[in-house]
This record gives sequence, structure tokens and C-alpha cells, in this order.
Amino acid sequence: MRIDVVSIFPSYFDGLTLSLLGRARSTGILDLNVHDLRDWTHDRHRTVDDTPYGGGAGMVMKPEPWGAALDDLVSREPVAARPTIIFPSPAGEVFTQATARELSTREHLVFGCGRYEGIDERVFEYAADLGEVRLVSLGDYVLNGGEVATMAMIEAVGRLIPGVVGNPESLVEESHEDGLLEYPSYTKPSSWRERTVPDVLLSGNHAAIATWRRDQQIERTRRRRPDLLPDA
Ligand code: JD8
Repeated sequence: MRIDVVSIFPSYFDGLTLSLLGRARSTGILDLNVHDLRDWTHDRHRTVDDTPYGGGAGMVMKPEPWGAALDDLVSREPVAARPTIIFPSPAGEVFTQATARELSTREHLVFGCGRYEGIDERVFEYAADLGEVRLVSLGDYVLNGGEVATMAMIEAVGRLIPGVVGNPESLVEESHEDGLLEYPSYTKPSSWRERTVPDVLLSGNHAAIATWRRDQQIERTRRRRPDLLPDA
């Protein structure tokens, strides 16, 4: 998978080149390219923003640098290999594990990271001529721009690509893959500051352990995330 990121803060993404994704990159499974939007400006001050038509607070990202960036990153691809172009936005569909799964099947993702009050609306229309456009929100809270959302999405997508996570079995047991929260985990010592590990986990009875873990998952989900459970 190829991933292009366009941002006015490309150094935000330095951490992504480490650990998990770092390994995938060196094996060629994941080709991550971070670009500075200002490289597609032509004026002395490398301007990317301007005042909003109609008035109001703050600044809006100008369309021209975005158009030039998308042209360079996208339009010379064969029609069949059109990318998915993702714009993180508080006004988008909420990003879930299902979104991550879906995006992990794509050959080419482009993330456009807005700042200020956002990007001139015509950029989204133009991008729709070049690929499948998705406005995606990390969640219902306010961020200052798309960078943090993009990093979270790339991490969630990247680890689903075969070869990125060492143990493929570990993927199905996780939170949100089976629609339930995870069961609690313990390691040595079996007694720590007067707190002991549940007896069943030391019993060696694998059927009893599996039943206890499933019960814990259901009970935790009922208490903390009832919205994840079916109504019945
Ligand atoms: C992109 C600019 C800031 C947005 C005024 C403060 C995602 N879950 C999420 N919350 N916020 C974002 C997000 C925020 C962004 C941009 C994503 C570009 N801003 C703006 C409009 C109102 N501010 C996000 N994904």
C-alpha cells in the first residue's frame, strides 16, 4: 500500500516512521510519503491561507496549493488505480474499526490535513474527479487540524495490512474486532501489593479460562460501552 500525506506540519509524522510501521516500510509492504503543502505554493511567503468569503473568524486554506498537490500525487495514475482521498474533518463520518478494515484493502491512500477553519470546499469537489473522496472524523471532539486524526487512522489501517503485525491471531482477539471490549490481562507476580490474579487464570483449565474471559468481556462492555451491545 502507498500512503501520501499532505500537511503544513510534515514533522508531526516523524514518529510514524518508528516501530510497527517502520518495519512494514523497510520490507516494502507500506510506502509512506509525507509532503509539505507549502512545496506547492509559488509566492515569496509560501501562503496557504486567506480570509473567508462571507466573513467570519479565522482563515481558510486556499484551493490552489491543494489542487497542485493532488495533481502531482494522483492524476498520473491509471484510471483503475484511483486512490482513496481522505480529508479528516469534524464534519465527516466517524472513523471506526470497520473504516480501518475497509481502507486497509486500498492500494493508494492520500490524506489531506487541513488547518485553520478548514479547506476551501471546492478542493473536495475537485478531488472527487481524481479518486474516491472520504471526509472522516476521528471522533466527536475538536482538534486544531487533521494531523493527529491522520496519524491515528494510518496506525489503525497500517497494522491491519498482512505482514505489519507479527502474529495474525492477535488481530481477531482484539477490542472492536469481535464487537466487545477486551478481557483484563495479568502477568507475574501472581500477588502484587496484596492484589492477586484471579484463580481461574492459574488453574490450567483452558475451557474455564475461555469462559471467564468471555464473561469479563460481556460484563465490561455492558458497564462501559452498552452502545456496542445488541438491544436484546
Ligand atoms: C481537520 C481544521 C480545525 C475545524 C474550527 C477548530 C478530525 N475529530 C476531529 N475533530 N476535529 C477534527 C479536525 C479539525 C480541523 C481540521 C480535522 C482542519 N480543523 C477546525 C472546523 C472548526 N476548527 C477532527 N478528523
